[in-house]
Order: sequence, then C-alpha cells, then structure tokens
Amino acid sequence: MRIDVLTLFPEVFPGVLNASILGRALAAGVAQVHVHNIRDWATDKHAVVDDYAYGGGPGMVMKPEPLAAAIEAVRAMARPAGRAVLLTPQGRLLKQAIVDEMANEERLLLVCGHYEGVDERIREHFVDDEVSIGDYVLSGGELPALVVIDAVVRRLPGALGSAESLLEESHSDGLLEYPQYTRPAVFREWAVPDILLSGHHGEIARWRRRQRIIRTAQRRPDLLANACLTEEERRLAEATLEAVRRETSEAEGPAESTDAQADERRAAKGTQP
Ligand code: 9D3
Repeated sequence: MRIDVLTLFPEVFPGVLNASILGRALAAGVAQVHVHNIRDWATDKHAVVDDYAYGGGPGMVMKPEPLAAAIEAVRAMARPAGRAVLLTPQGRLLKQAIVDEMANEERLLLVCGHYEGVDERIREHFVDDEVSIGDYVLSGGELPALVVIDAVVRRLPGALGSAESLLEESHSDGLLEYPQYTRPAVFREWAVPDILLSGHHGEIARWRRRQRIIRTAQRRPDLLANACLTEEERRLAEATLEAVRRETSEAEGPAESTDAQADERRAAKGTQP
C-alpha cells in the first residue's frame, strides 16, 4: 500500500514512522509512506498557505489553491489515484471498521488541516472522506494522520510478527484486555494473583476470560452490545453491571453527593461515567 501525506509540518512524521512496530513494517516494505509539504505548492514569493476568513472571525483558513495543486500533483504520482481523506474535527469518528476499510485500499492520501481549517471548496471538490480521531481539540491533523497510518499499517499482511498476529486475532472479540503481570511475583508487597503462578493453563485461560468480561462491563459497558459472549458469559456481564449500579447508587445516596464526588468514586473504581 502507498500512503501519501499532505501537511504544513512534515518534520513531525519521521520519528513516529521509524519507531517500533510501524518502523519495522515500513522498513520491511509492507507499505510506503511519502510525506509532502503543502507549502511546496504555494506559488507566490512568500509561499503563503493561509488567509483571513471571509465574513470575519478569529483564526486563519488554509487557502484552496496550494492544497488543490498539492492533492492533484500527489494523486498523479502513482496509480490508482486513491482516496483523499481529510483529517478534521468534523469528520467521521475513527473506528476499527474505518481502519479496516482503509487497509483494503491500494493507496491513501491523508490531508492534514491546520489553523482553523481548510477552505470549504477543498472539502467539497478534492476530498472523498473526512475523519476525526475523537472529541478533543488538537492543533492540526498531523497527529491524527499518524494515528491513521499506525492503525492501518498494522492491519496489512506482514506488519506483525506471527506471535503478534495470533494475539491480535484472539483479542478481536470486542472485549477489553485481561490484567497483565510480569516478574517480580511480589512488587512492593503487591503480589501477582496466585492463579497465574499455578501452572494450571485451563484455569488461567478461564480466569483471564472472566477478567476481560468483568473489566469490559465495569469500564466500557457500551462494548458489550457487540461482544461475542456465551450465555454464561452474558450472565457474568449482567451481574457485573448490576454490581456497579448497586455500588454507585449506594455511595451516591439520595441526592446528597456532588458530581465531583461521583467522578472520584468512578476513578477509584476504574470505571467511566
Ligand atoms: C473554533 C474552534 N476551533 C479551534 C478551537 C476548531 C478547531 C479547528 C482546528 C479545532 C481543532 C482544529 C485542528 N484539529 C484538527 O485538525 C483535527 C482533529 C482534532 O482536533 N481532534 C480530533 N481529530 C482531529 S482530526 C484533525
């Protein structure tokens, strides 16, 4: 797969692209990533890429001409032209299903917005898709583009070692991970659960599975709707949800407690509101 990135800050990319699993996959030729500076397509003497917003208001808007020229030039560098994806807070919320969709493309063109955003005509006429990585404010689309690249490349054949691939497969069932421990068996008086030292592989597997279900019910109950569970596991999930509900109402009492206190209790329990 060939991935092109259009950005005003190309210097952001090499560190992340060359590190860890992503670095190894790219070095192995699993995908090619080309990062381009949008400013290279500015035509005036000072290479201006932004301007004031029509209608007024704070912040600058990315000018359409350099972006359009950059998108057309980069698309023409290889075939097929591929999908142009704009990273923007107004895009579709990134999910594994969108990542998997992108991983099936032969090419991807990631366009990073910066400043207050890009001229609307770029969205309308040069972009096929718009993606956000979550509801928090970042300074631009560069980190989101790196998130997309990392998530997409690890889905490509050959990106993961065989052990990593197996692990990935066994955990693609919509549940959170089980708790992990390594040596020492006792760290500052905190012991690893006995079961993990028992050598009973069947019991360990059952314990881990239960932990995953309990944790998912406690922290991400929204994931349970699409999780692959047996009838017995479903009952464990329901019982955990009920226990969380009981604890919460018990601690909150009748209208006494503040939101801050509720937040504190949830943080202590490792659950999300
Ligand atoms: C007036 C409000 N603006 C700034 C507070 C809106 C705004 C414009 C540009 C907010 C963020 C940005 C830059 N962010 C991105 O380009 C971006 C982004 C993000 O901020 N969060 C999550 N995903 C993404 S994808 C691109």
